[in-house]
Amino acid sequence: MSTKNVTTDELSGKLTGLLGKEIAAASDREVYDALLHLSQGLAEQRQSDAGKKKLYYISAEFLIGKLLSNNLINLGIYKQAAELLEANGKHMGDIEEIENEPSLGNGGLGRLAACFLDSIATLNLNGDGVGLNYHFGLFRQYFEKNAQAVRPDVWLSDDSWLIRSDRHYDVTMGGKTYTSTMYDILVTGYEGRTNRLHLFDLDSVDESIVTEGIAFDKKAVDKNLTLFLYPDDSDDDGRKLRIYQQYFMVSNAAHLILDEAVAKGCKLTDLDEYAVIQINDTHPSMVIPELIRQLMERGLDLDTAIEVTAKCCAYTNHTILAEALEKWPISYLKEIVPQLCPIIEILDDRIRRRLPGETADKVAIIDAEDRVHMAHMDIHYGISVNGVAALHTEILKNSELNDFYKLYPEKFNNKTNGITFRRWLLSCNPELSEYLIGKIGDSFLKDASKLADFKPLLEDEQVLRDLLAIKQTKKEQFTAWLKAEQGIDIDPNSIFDVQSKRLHEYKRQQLNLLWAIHAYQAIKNGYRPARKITILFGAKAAPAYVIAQDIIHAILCLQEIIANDLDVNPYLQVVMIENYNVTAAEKLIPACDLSEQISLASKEASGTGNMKFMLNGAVTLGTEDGANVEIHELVGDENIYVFGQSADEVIKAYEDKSYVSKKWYDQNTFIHDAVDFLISDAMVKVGDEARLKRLYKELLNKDWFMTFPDFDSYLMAREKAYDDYEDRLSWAKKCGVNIAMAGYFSSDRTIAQYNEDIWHLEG
Ligand code: 26Q
Repeated sequence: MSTKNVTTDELSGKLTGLLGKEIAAASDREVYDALLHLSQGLAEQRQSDAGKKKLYYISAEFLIGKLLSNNLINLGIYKQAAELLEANGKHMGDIEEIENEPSLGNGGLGRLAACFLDSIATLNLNGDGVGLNYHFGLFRQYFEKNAQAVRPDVWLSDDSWLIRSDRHYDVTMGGKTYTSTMYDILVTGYEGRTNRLHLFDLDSVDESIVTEGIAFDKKAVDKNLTLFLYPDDSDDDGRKLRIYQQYFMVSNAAHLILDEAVAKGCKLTDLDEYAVIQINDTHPSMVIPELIRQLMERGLDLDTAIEVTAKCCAYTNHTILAEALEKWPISYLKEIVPQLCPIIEILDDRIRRRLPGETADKVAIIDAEDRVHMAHMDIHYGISVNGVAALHTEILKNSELNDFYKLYPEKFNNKTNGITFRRWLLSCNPELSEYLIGKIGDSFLKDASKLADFKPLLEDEQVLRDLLAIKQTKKEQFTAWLKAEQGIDIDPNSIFDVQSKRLHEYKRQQLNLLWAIHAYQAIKNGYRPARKITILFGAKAAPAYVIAQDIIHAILCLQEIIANDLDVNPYLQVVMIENYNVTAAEKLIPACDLSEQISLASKEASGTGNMKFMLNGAVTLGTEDGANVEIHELVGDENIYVFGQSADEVIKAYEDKSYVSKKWYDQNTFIHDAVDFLISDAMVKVGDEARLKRLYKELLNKDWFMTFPDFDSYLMAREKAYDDYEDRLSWAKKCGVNIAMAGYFSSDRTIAQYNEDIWHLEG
């Protein structure tokens, strides 16, 4: 069955065949299973051998989200399937509920990898993902006593999208040899080819060793290796387990790459004509010494193996936070992967010999404390280094990686992130998608820059009214979803002000929290906003990240205080959404009015949530950071609210060590009052005094991410946004401009650029 113009009848025949009964007589789970198998069958037909050269996108995270709807869309049968179900008394929404979300990632970097796989297949490029098959996804978050609690996220089930392959490799680590199994998830592009996400696993992994919460025996590698993404690394065993995971991932990847290339007739010295490896942040960096090792095992001499490897590897940097740049003690590597150590030492030695002593020390792979700098290895022994937004790449070139930029200016390039419009528009916002298609045709689905055709239509008042109506529908749908999921009532006629992303101090949820406290205090003092404001947070905090937990705690306390305060709750509500994940994002983002992107300038490499909100007609309130800068350039001053210090000012303040938070606290009564509120009787009554005090002290004495200097300008920008919101038509125009200008942020554009500049795959 070709999926082009498939009729509902054909689909019906196929589904009934798979079910062995009428659709109406089947359970939702049976229908889900049948649709899954139908999709897999159709996807298989789109596999292709085209393309001599192949991309291997290696990543510790692939935050793919639920797959059913997305696959049906990309196969071109979503509509027919949904109609067919309706005709048989079933609903696609209910069927979607059956699927567990595979949360095989943390946040931005993992979701980016998933968007990229979609775009690679859509552009008909020969490229597969390689990662690990975590048995538990990112922990599930729930709230108890106004604090985050976690439990394991069980996502594997008999009806998952994983296909067990018969590929196995032997991987030796810590003196033992483990045999891997490769699983595949088929990735079909929008009207495009089918590629694969390869996830490696060990058959001996045992979920039953997870006992309390998410605790387990960190030493039993045969049982724990692929249980969790980023196991807690607060102790030695946890850190070593990460090395086991990373090596297992890259050793399997290197075997696969070489086997596939050789099967196509590749001479090992020509590997770069058959394979290009994109290293997604430093978690897969050991692929460099491992590929060298395997090439030598297959007969190349050391020099040639190094030369060949260095022509195949490219590195993407996703962060400039020093603590996230991986440095592994060589003693760990000697214990777990001794076979790599002589190679890493040679790679380091060559750099040191080539460069004068002072430079060599700064860019060496092994530092004076015998730690291996993963990013340094990637930069020296790769063809490309890229940042993920224009500002981020400039900061890499001019400060963070300046010593490397001076050595290899030609390797540095920018690839501003993108998002797949299939998931983040078509699937999550069918109302807006259909409206846009009705107005400007569907060519923007293949060429996102065509979305700009929508801009001139914003002169028509009816279009503006339609946009407002769609937003209202999405807000009502979200309101119903939140009620069903969490039992919380919100008002769909209020303004939805949303900050949803991982919790991190640099992302500054605490600044939004201080604003919320300030608003609460102002309302208590008689101020009346023109319209109720609903502040929605969605954020998981790493379980070992204490201050992040404290911020969640404070938000939840404030949520309770306001909910119970009759003076305030007609005007203000704070809601922390439980277990924010891809599924929740798909409901929340289309409902958002104001998108909070308030990281401290210079700290957020790009952000991709900012793009999703924009595409769905939210207006950004943000700092000049990451891709916000590019959003600003695209939409113009009228259609974004920008505030805060610039990246240059921030970098300088850190250099000078000139920032003293206490001074700001002493001089600004708004800041003073909001910060004091954290340890007020009202908060302590509903919260944990020790936690609240810790956060209070952290802000007062440190405020490392400089919320206070940005507070006043944040206040002004936010007030201006709320004022402007009341002129509904002019606000709708801002939403429309954001939608129309979002085409640049399609991951299809990003992938086309990766291919043009780095990968050079045949399209
Ligand atoms: C590092 C050392 C030890 C353990 C873990 C890590 C670690 C784990 C995850 C370091 C970084 C990450 C994830 C980073 C990440 O998600 N970065 C985000 O990437 C997005 C896609 O490029 C950007 O849009 C975001 O700005 C960036 O924060």
